[in-house]
Order: sequence, then C-alpha cells, then structure tokens
Amino acid sequence: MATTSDDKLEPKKSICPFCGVGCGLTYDENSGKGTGWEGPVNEKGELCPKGVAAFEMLDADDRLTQPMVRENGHLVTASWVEAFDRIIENFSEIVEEHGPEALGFFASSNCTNEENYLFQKIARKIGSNNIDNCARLCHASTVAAMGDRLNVGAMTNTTDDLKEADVFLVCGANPAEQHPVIFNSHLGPALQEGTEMVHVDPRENQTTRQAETHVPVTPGYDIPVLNAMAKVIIEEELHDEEFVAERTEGFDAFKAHLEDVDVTENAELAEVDEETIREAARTVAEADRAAAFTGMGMSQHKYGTDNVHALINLVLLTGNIGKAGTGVNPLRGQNNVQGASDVGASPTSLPGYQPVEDPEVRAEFEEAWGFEPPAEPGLTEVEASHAAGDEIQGLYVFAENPAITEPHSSQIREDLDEAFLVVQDLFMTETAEHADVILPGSAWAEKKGTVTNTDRRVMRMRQMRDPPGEARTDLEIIEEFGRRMTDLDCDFADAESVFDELTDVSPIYAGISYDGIGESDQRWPFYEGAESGVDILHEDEFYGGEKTAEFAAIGHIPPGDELEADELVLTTGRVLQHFNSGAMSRRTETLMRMRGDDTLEIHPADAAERGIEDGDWVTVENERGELEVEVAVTPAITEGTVFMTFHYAEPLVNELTGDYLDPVAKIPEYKHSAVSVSADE
Ligand SMILES: Nc1nc2c(c(=O)[nH]1)N[C@H]1C(S)=C(S)[C@@H](COP(=O)(O)OP(=O)(O)OC[C@H]3O[C@@H](n4cnc5c(=O)[nH]c(N)nc54)[C@H](O)[C@@H]3O)O[C@H]1N2
Ligand SMILES: Nc1nc2c(c(=O)[nH]1)N[C@H]1C(S)=C(S)[C@@H](COP(=O)(O)OP(=O)(O)OC[C@H]3O[C@@H](n4cnc5c(=O)[nH]c(N)nc54)[C@H](O)[C@@H]3O)O[C@H]1N2
Ligand code: SF4
Ligand SMILES: [Mo]
Repeated sequence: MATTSDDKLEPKKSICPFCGVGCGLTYDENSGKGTGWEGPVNEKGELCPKGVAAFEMLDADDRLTQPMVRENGHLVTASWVEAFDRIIENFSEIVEEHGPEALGFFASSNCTNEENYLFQKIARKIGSNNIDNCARLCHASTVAAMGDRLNVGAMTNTTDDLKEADVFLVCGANPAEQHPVIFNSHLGPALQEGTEMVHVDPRENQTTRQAETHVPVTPGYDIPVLNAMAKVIIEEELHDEEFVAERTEGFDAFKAHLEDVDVTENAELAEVDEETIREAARTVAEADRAAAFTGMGMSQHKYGTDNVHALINLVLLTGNIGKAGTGVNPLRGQNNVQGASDVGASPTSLPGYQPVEDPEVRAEFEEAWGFEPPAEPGLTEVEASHAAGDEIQGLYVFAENPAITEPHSSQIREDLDEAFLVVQDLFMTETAEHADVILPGSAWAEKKGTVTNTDRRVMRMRQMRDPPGEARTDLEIIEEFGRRMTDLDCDFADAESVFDELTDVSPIYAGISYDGIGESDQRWPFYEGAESGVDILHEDEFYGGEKTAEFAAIGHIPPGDELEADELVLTTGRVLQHFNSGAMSRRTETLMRMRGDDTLEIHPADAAERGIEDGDWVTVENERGELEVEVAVTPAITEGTVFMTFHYAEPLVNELTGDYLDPVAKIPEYKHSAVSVSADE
C-alpha cells in the first residue's frame, strides 16, 4: 500500500469508524494496528476484526489527495480554488434558474455530528430541505414506527441494562456479526447465564447458533409471524393484563383485529413450522423481562414500517417496555447514523427531531440562526437520486457511495450522470467516478468531533494525524463551501464550537459538552440543567409525557416483487469482515484476506433442482439486471431464498434490487427481490 501521508500517527482515544456500537479505538505503535481502549461500550478494550484493521484504509492506493474536476469528460486534478469555483458557479446557476430546491445534499452517517450539523444548516441557508442521510436506507422505517407509537425512534434501552433480560427476541438482525462487541460483551454473558434467544431470520448465522428457537421466516413475511405470535399470546391469556390496562390503548380493537388471524395459515404463508411460532410466542410472553431487537430484515421492506409496528404490538402486549432488560432496540448501522439524524440531516426535521413544517419551530431556528429554514419537507435519498436531471439539478454527496448502495443500480448510475455531482470522499469510489467535482476529505483518524452510537451515547473522536497531501478535514471543506456559497458565518474556532452551537438549538443535546464527555460519553436526551442523560426511556410515562401507547392493527401486504414459477427470493445483507459498500473494507488487506469474493448462499434442494453444486458459478437475474457469482450451497438458508452481500462492486447485488419504497419511511426493499438462478455453462 502506498503511504500518502508523512505525518506519523499519534495514538489518541478515538471511536471506531465502522459500526454503531462505537468502540473506543486507538493506534498501537508496536503492531501498527488498531487497538481498543477501555471505552464506554468496549469496557475491556475489545474490538472486532474491522476495528483492528481500521488504520489500513488511511493509506489505500487510491486515497484522494487532491481535488479533481471533470474536463472534457475526464477527471483531472485541480486546485481547491478551482474546485470550489466550479461548484459555486454551477450551484449558483442552478439556484438562479431552478430555485434552491433543485439542489440535493446527502449527509453522512459515517461522519461527525459537527460536520452533519453544519452541512444541514448550510443546505437550509441556501433554501433546500433536500438533505438526508443513510438512515433512510437503514432504520428509517423503525424510526417512523417508533416515533409514531413511542414518540422517539431511538433504542429504548441501553447495552448495559439489556443483560437483565430473560429473553432476547431478535427479529431480522444478526448482531453476532453486525454488532459483534455488543453481542459478545453485553448479550453474550447473559446468554451464557440462561437468557434465552428467539431468532427470526431466514438464515442460520452466527447469532442463530446461540438461539434456542429459530424462526426461519421467508423474507417479507414477518407480519404473519408477529401477528400469529400475538394471537397465541392472547388465546393462551399470556399477555400482561396490568400493563395493557394501565399503559396501553386500543386493546379491544387489536384483539378484534386478531380474530381474523389464523395461526396455521400465517405459518404456512411465512413457510415456518406452526409449533415453532407457538413456542416462540410462549417464550416471549412467559419471560419476566424480554428485550426485542429489530434490524434490517424488518426495516428494509416495502412495508418495513408496518413490520416494526407489529413488533411494537408484541412488546406492549407483554408489558416489555420502560424497565431494564426490555424494550424495542434497533441496533443502528454506521458509527454516527444515530447522530446524523439527531443533528437534523433529514428532509423533515431540524436538529433534535423538531419538524420543519412547524412554524413555531422554524421561528425558533430563525432566532438562533438568523434565517428561517424552508418550510416544505424535502426529498429523501432515493427520491432525490431519481429526481436527478429533473427536480434535482445539483447533488452534493458527502461520504456516501450510492452507486453501490442504492437499489436498482443501473438506474442510479444514470441518475448520477444527470446532475452536476459533487463528491466528498476518501477514495476514488464507484460514485466518485460519476462526479463533476471531487473533494478529498479526512478519514476518521484525521479528524475530531463527536459521534452518537446506537444506545444514544455521544462520544469524542480525536485526531491522530493530518489528512494526506492536499486533502483537508471534512469540517474545513464544509465550512469553506458554506462561506463561498452563502453569507453564513462559518468561521468556527474548532469542532467544539460547532458542537456548542448544536447544543443551543437541540434540546435533547442541551446538557452535553466536550468536557462533560471527556474520555467517556454522555447520553441523550440530556436536557439543559439536568445532571445526566436518560438511560431507559418510557419508564413511568412514554417519551413526551403520554401515559399510554396505542396498539395498531397491522395486516400483511405482499412484497413488491411477485414471484414467478421457478423464481427464488433474493435477500441481501452483511458479513462480519466487510462494511456496507465495501469502500473502506475492500481497501483493507487484512479484511480482504479474511473474506475475499462474495458468494450466493443457496439451499441444497434449490441447488439440486437447478443442477448446481457448491463452488459453481451461476447467473442471477431479473427484469432489472443480472450478475454472475459463485455459489455456496448450505442448509443454513431457508429453502426458496438466496442470499448475497452488498459489499462488492463486482458482483453488484443492487443491480437486482427494486426501488419499491415504504410509503411512510421511503426506505427501499433491499430484503426481497424475485430472481432466477441458473448454472453457467
Ligand atoms: N460487519 C458489519 N457490521 C455492520 C455493517 C456491515 O456492513 N458489516 N453495517 C452496519 C449497518 S449500516 C447496519 S444498518 C447494521 C445492520 O445490521 P443488521 O440489521 O443485523 O443487518 P443485515 O445483516 O443486513 O440483516 C440482518 C438479518 O436480516 C435477515 N433477513 C433478511 N430478510 C429478512 C426478512 O424478511 N425478515 C427477517 N426477520 N430477517 C431477514 C438476514 O438474513 C440478516 O441475517 O450493521 C452495521 N454493522
Ligand atoms: N442490497 C443492499 N443494499 C443496501 C443495504 C442492504 O442491506 N442491502 N443496506 C443499506 C444500509 S443499512 C446502509 S447504511 C447503506 C450504506 O450506504 P453508504 O453510506 O453509501 O455506504 P458506505 O460504504 O457506508 O459509504 C461511506 C462512504 O463514505 C466514505 N467515507 C467514510 N468515512 C469518511 C470520512 O470520514 N470522510 C469522508 N469524506 N468520506 C468518508 C467511504 O469511503 C464511502 O465511500 O447501504 C444500504 N444499501
Ligand atoms: S464492533 Fe463495531 S465499533 Fe466495535 S470494533 Fe467492530 S466495527 Fe468497530
Ligand atoms: Mo445501515
């Protein structure tokens, strides 16, 4: 690997750039690798392989070290002045001709609160609410359902109290591989001491290995399973009568709704054994404390919001909220996906989840910011991509890789070419290849700021070296953009002063400070004047002050793609050794050694029917695209379903996924596509 920075790494206590667990990570000068410090979550300094390898990406061969601009169709290096001139000239022309709403901004769940806060403020100063982040592709539906029912979309509990659960109900999440340190260090000891786990997942994976009950649901059929479980609980009078009476509303209507639910039929629909569903229901209902987890298998569906509603019903029915070892716990994705939305990188909300549509909220921001944010909610990420060349003329993509990660890739590639595209990244990514201007930013160890992890802890990242070559810190780049594009005051002394401004406008962060966090964390909601943040939400009343939460009548709606004869369901997801678009993990030799190319997991019966053997190459196709991939024949995947990751540019699974969007959360259906699989000649 080429060394692109002469700057020596100076070990400091920072946070891992990968997942939402938020492990404390620093540099070990002896091994030249990442090593854990005793952080708020990784209390013993433990890390997963990604954290250990996290320094390798810094000096990748194609690390961007100079700005680039497109000249006669080719990207050529340029000065910062030239790069910004191009952006300002084109963006200003677009605003003049089409209005500020013709600009779209993708903020970054991989970047700090300070960077995202300032980025959304500038977008709004220009006059656009078309600002979003990757939570849209991830837990948007969870946030929508939980926001609707519980008034807040974040984890209700903490990694510390979850060990008090008697049962873990894990739906569509694989924490053993996707949140390894939480799984091994926080859930693991409880599992060893007798906490039972029910795992609802079409695949047997590392998480399932520690589960007593596995419900191998067919992708897209969680509502039939969860409704059937609710029906069994009511039939067998296992629900928590006292909780239902005191803390819920709409029980009778919910019960009436379930009268039409037939457990046998639902089990057939989801293609799982009826008795397994009944057992799972009893296990959850009979537990003193059961904690529910929900992940991408639930959220990334055309009706992802409804999936989570069905899970919330079960939690209310069994009285499992508002105390240690219970709750609805979405394990969040990137190291700052929680924070990016907290600080307002959202088309519908300003910092602290304050709705843009509320005139009083806007008036408060006008007082604080000196301008009124636009009132109309903006476009979401996939909507904005598709509007390129039409409603959207200019796109600024800050640290995302949509050419790999948005659904229906062939369409997305066309979209990206339709807009004047600015990309601020670390590498020459598949998205950067489509850019008109590329801005070289700073990797995690080259910046300071805060990130907010999955259980609402705000923690500090510390800078260990300067960005290489002419690359600049992301905050400096965003400040410069703001200065050149608007008359906003973007001369912040440092990241801390941006954070201080954020705490002034966001009540849920109001009591948090750099000093207060120190080498530990502070958890939101942390209100002005309070002594600490709130750990367990909804204890005596629901967040926002309501005493009760309502049941919701949720019915099954089939997924977007209809299955033709001979077709299989393709579901997609992740593995331990890689991360999202692979932009970071594919540039990390150690991780590539641990898992090289992608494979298609297929059940032995489906393979035999198609004359396919383990290690063969197959073509996977549907009306949206096709790809070739090696197969791994395994009984671990449920019959009728195949699985691939989205970590690779080749094969690129999103060639096949559809852009059916959940009507409420606008999340795409990554977890269910109809495909045909055939052996290559
Ligand atoms: N190693 C690693 N860790 C990561 C990431 C990574 O890329 N690699 N990414 C981070 C990010 S951004 C996120 S959002 C989180 C996501 O973490 P998870 O939510 O655990 O994500 P996935 O692995 O996509 O999906 C979870 C499980 O859903 C199952 N599944 C598929 N379809 C269905 C369905 O219809 N119903 C049910 N019940 N299950 C289904 C899959 O088999 C898979 O095991 O992980 C974070 N952590
Ligand atoms: N088929 C399928 N598709 C999916 C999913 C799925 O389960 N299946 N999951 C979806 C989910 S949950 C998510 S979260 C998205 C993720 O989608 P993306 O956010 O597009 O994917 P990442 O790989 O996390 O992209 C991060 C980009 O930021 C750059 N970067 C990282 N750190 C920094 C930094 O500090 N500064 C700068 N300037 N750049 C940086 C990286 O090089 C990379 O290009 O993918 C979604 N797509
Ligand atoms: S569990 Fe997540 S935060 Fe911790 S080392 Fe692994 S990737 Fe990093
Ligand atoms: Mo995610």
